[in-house]
Amino acid sequence: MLPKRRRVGAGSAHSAVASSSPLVPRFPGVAIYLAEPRMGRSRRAFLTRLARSKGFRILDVYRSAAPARAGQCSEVTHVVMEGTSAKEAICWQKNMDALLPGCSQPALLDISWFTESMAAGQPVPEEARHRLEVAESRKEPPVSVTLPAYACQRPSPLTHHNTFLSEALETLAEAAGFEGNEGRLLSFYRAATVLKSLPFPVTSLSQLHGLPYFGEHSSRAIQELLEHGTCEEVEQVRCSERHQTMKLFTQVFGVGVKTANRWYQEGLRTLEELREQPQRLTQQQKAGLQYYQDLSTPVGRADAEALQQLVEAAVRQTLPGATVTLTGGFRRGKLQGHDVDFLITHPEEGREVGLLPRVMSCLQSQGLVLYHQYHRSHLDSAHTLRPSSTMDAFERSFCILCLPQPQQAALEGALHPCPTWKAVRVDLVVTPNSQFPFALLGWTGSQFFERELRRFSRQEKGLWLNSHGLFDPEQKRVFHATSEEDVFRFLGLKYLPPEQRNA
Ligand code: DCP
Ligand code: MG
Repeated sequence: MLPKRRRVGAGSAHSAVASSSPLVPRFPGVAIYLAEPRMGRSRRAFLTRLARSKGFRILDVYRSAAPARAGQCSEVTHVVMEGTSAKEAICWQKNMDALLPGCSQPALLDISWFTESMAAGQPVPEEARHRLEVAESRKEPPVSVTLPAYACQRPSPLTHHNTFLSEALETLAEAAGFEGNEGRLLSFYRAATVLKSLPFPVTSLSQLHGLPYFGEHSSRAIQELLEHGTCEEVEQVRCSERHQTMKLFTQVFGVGVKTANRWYQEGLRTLEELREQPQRLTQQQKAGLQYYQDLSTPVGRADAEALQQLVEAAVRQTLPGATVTLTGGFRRGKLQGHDVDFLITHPEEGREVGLLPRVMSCLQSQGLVLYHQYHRSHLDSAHTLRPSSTMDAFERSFCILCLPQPQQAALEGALHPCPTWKAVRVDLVVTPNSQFPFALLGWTGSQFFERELRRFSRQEKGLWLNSHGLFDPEQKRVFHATSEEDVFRFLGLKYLPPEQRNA
């Protein structure tokens, strides 16, 4: 039986499309002044219109033209400059503030803060790289750098210098994927991942010369983003009914691009319309729709850790000595994810066989399983080491678990009681101990990093890699690894820790 559930009323998840009211500032406490020295008048006017249309407050003057009185400080909270060195910026600020002693000074920021905020539709946190602070600290970015072609050959940190550019290219990649255009998807995605590895923020297209994967289309989009802070094609894609509907449908558990496209072609547009046709839905999709609101809300790290404890307790009870490892995005350091991925093994090879159904029964007996779909293992080396086989040969369970929620708000007499539980997507995978390093590497991701790792193995080394092992098809030999480091070494790659695999 399910635990009782109380919910704060909320609109349907897909109806929440942000609307921008042009002239009403949406961010109290943020008043931006675009300083002109290097920006130019027309560019400044363009950026002002853009920001105002997104609800930002832009001040035309740094301080009132009226004679400065004691205590009359500038309202500006953020001064944004373009193409200006920190030294020049500080000098400018000193002149401007000469008549305002004792006033707190606004943040002096580079245009990258502004353009990232425009792309995010809200002010992004000010990071050191945005600040025009100390002349020496703002090194001119290199004119160009070289990077190896495969994402598995270079670090891809979680946060990087070119988020607003990479996100724009990822939108184009996603749109290409929705149209079934795999080649275009990969082109945009590869260019996006190169941007993630760059050790500096791109401010000019010339810095990308010599880097792999920047074709004409990606370059054009980046040029527009650098010049205007936005790219028309990307904005059109993001606003289009097609893109929004495809995103909505593919976010439902159990719905892939093909199904979403079929529904779209048939004229379906909303989750309500899907719910009206239950006969067309698989059990998995029905569960996906039933728990849509929770499943479309990102899972936080605290929830992932709470789930780990529940799963660990069930695994311990079922098979003492078995271990549970958090994989996927959380192992790469992400603070949020769309699901929680666990890898289960036992140090004694063979003891893990048949473990998963017993773990699921244990979780079920506690009322924690809202939905689950069990895949039986069909391990044999011929199957598991075929180059085309990916991760389908493990004993695994795609489930929706019920995670009890802490209840402190209820004690404080909150108007709306907190929900007592929430639905979370969880993947449980069981691996024999000998395959553990390969499974850990394969399930840690990112998905694109894995794809690149397999491509590198095949194309550069003639080896077949998947989550079960590494195979040399010529010598008909499998590699034995005891750690992820071993696998990197067999492939002749420098080891990258999980937090550098966020390609
Ligand atoms: N994976 C893969 N190929 C796939 C699906 C998954 O290589 N087609 C691997 C890499 C993923 C990992 O499995 O990182 C877990 O899959 P998720 O879809 O859960 O991906 P993440 O955990 O990285 O993302 P999120 O944080 O959104 O859950
Ligand atoms: Mg995940």
